[in-house]
Amino acid sequence: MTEPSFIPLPGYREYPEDEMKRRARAFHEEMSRRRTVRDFSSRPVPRAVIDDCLRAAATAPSGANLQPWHFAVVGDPETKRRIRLAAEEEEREFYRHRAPQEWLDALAPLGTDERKPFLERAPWLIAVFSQRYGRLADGRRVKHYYPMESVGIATGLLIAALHMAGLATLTHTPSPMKFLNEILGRPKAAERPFLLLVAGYPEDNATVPDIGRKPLSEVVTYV
Ligand code: IYR
Repeated sequence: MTEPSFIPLPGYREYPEDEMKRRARAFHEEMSRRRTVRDFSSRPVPRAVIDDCLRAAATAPSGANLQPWHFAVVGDPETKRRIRLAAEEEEREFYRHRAPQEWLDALAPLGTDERKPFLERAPWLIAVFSQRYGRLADGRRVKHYYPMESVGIATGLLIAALHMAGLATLTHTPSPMKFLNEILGRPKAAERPFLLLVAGYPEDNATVPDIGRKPLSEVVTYV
């Protein structure tokens, strides 16, 4: 067992109350402009930006700080094409046979279907994997705790970071997505694909569904 070791809290900043209010409001204002986009431009985005956004994602809290995530980043056109073809095959089955009517009804306002051209067009695909266990240097397994919750938080930070950098994202979940382990060479037993994040500039004439968010009163209670 490792003894705990403590250091003084590094980097914390407190703000005067009015500045705190301003910052909270400004962050909400920023985030409320984030929309999930499906019309991506093929304009390139520097890899350095993606790296910094991934650094931000990897600051997420995680179960026992075991950081149970892996981000497989794809910019190569051939790999993007393979992912598109595999995803569209699964999605065709989903839309034609697998999805119950209730699910299709819920998706109707989004106007989605089995065609996923953005998987080839957008400059970057980030496949987020959740690790059930990690490996020590000597190959022994280390069990991870709350991997789904941890990876969900990291993915939220990644989406926020990409948005703050001025990029659009799409959280894409072809189902099932085991083909991502195959194509991206990730271990099948240890890692589960969590989602495929598409990132890039929106197309000039990009449109989004005319849908809104629930008001605070519907999603919050102060008990
Ligand atoms: N994976 C399919 C279907 C889909 C499911 C949900 I839940 C969405 O919010 C959006 C789409 C697709 O990507 O089209």
